[in-house]
Parts: sequence; C-alpha cells; structure tokens
Amino acid sequence: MSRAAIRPALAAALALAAALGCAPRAPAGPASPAARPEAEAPSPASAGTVYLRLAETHPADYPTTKGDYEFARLVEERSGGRIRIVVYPGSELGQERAVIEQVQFGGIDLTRVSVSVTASFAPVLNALQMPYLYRDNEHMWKVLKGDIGRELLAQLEGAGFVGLGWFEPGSRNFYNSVRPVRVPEDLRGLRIRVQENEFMMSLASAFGAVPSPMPYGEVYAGLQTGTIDGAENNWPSYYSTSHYEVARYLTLDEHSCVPEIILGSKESLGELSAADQELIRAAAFDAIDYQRAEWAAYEKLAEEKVRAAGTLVVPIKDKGAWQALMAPLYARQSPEVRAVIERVRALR
Ligand code: GTR
Repeated sequence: MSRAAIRPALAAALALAAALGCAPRAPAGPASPAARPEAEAPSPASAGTVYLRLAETHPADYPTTKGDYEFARLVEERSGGRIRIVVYPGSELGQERAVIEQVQFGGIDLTRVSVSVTASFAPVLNALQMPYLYRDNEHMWKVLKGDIGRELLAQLEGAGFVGLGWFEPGSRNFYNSVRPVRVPEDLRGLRIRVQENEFMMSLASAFGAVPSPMPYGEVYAGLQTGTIDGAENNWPSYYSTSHYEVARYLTLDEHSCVPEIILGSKESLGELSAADQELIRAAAFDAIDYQRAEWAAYEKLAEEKVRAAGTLVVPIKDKGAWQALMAPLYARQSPEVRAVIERVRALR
C-alpha cells in the first residue's frame, strides 16, 4: 500500500529517497488489501513501521509545509518511531482536487489542503470560508480550535475523510496584471482565477469578476500568457509562487480567510488502532501553534519582498462596499451552512 504498512525494506528505501528529495511513488497497488503484497502482514500496527504519505501543494520551505513536518515529527516521536509520515511537498502527488479524491478512496493517506477545495466534497465546510466572516484572527482560531471546528472535522467522516486539524491561512486578496483595483467595480470583467470550488466561483462573480477555476500549479503560466488577468491569495502564496512578478497590482481587500485543513483518509487510517488514530489526531492539533508561528514570520517576509519588488499595493480602509456585495452569497447558503455561520457569529 502506499497506505498503511509498506513492507519495511521498501519503506526504508522510500524514506531514504524522500530524505534525498527523490522519493519514488510508492506502488499504486489495487485497493483491495488481499491483492496487495504487503497484505501478507497481519496488520499495519504489528508489521513494523507504518508509513503514511502526506501530500502537500506548497514547497518544502513554505510555513504550512513546515507545519506538516512538525506534525510528522510529533507522530514519529509519540509513537516511538512506529508511525512515520512522509511529506511530499510541491504537489508531487498531484494538484489539490485530485489529491483529495485519492485521499477519499485511500490512495493517499494524508494531505494538507485548503478548505475551499475540500468544500466541494463536504459542502458544510463552506461555512468556514464565508467572506468577511471572522471578526479577527483570534475569533477564527476560537472557532477552529473550539467546538465548531471539532464538530466539523468529525462530520467529514461522512465524506470518507478523517478531519485532523487546521492551519493558519492568512487573508486572501485580489491581484491582477491589468489595472489597480481600488473599488469592487474595478474588478468588473477581469478574468480571475479561483480554486476549483463552486463557492469561490460565486464569490468572484459576486464581486463582478469573471471566475476562472484552475489548479494552483497552472496559475503562473495563466497569468504570464494572459489566459487569466488575475487571481486571489494570501501574502505567502502570492510571494512563493512568484505571481507577484506577473500580476503586479495587489488590492488588500482581505475578502476571506479560508482555513487550511489536515485531512486523513478514513479508508487508510481506519486500518490503524483506535489509540494510534487518536495519537495522529492529537499530533495534528498540536502542530497548529508551530505552523502559526512559522506563518507569521513568513507572511512578514513575503510582504517585504513583494513591496520591495515594486508591486502596486492598494490598501482598502473601508471594506463596507466590498462586504455589501457578499450579501447574496450569504443568502444562497443551505440551512446547514447558515446554522454554522450563525454559531460562528455568536461565538465571543
Ligand atoms: C493557498 C492554499 C493552497 C491552495 C492555493 C490555491 O493559499 O494554501 O492549499 O489552495 O491557495 O489558491 O489554490
């Protein structure tokens, strides 16, 4: 399996290759345990070390990837080396949507992705990506680490996932290569790339833009060739992808904070003991503060670098006009999503 227990010799080779930055794909293998050679082992837990693959979009030095490594470190330490998470950064295992599909049927064990893309598989998560939802960062973290966040993670079981934890996402802003955007009307007609999620398409439309869903890895070329005029993201992503080099107008409208989520495969983690599943769950949660600290430092660096490169940054002091345009999007949400939104708003 790429999934729970890979045979020890192969697993060691994989880990070594991963450490050298040239990890081969673990054998794709048929889904049925009986058809896999490693199914000879009685159970993952007793077969020696269990190797789990974690897919990450961002490069190795990105703060969120560093959070993944911390999660892996905690799991390895707390399991006394019995469970090892091998992180595959830089979309090595595929773009987010495809990775989530694989996690759903057990082809990939773990991933860190955006709530946006995950919401296409579990629509209740749309509640967490509503524009201008959180009063501030502290409010968002109270939601994510508290009952609401934990209940939503638990609900993901119904969609074939084990919801493990959240990472800091920053605020998302529009950027483009055509003109400075100072008021929402300036977005009118601009082809803005959004994540592959219906909700994000509606959001861009509600601002007057023409939404263009595409995988993250294709955005730079899209901007460069003019297939799209712009996109939207947080400071770290705008910087690390070099989008700022080809889309030099950035507007700090801060339309949404879309949490990052750590997802496990129910199929794959279900093969572990309840105690080990709990160990993994706790480690994911315990990696949050580390990732948040890394995020804060990198966000600052990203902003400095982007500004130094001569990007035209438009601050938005009064976001009233931007927020007002989002009312229809709120009105369109399902009763289930609206119930979560109400709870989020009521949380003090
Ligand atoms: C980033 C997020 C990625 C990916 C990307 C995107 O902020 O961390 O997981 O979703 O945005 O826009 O595709």
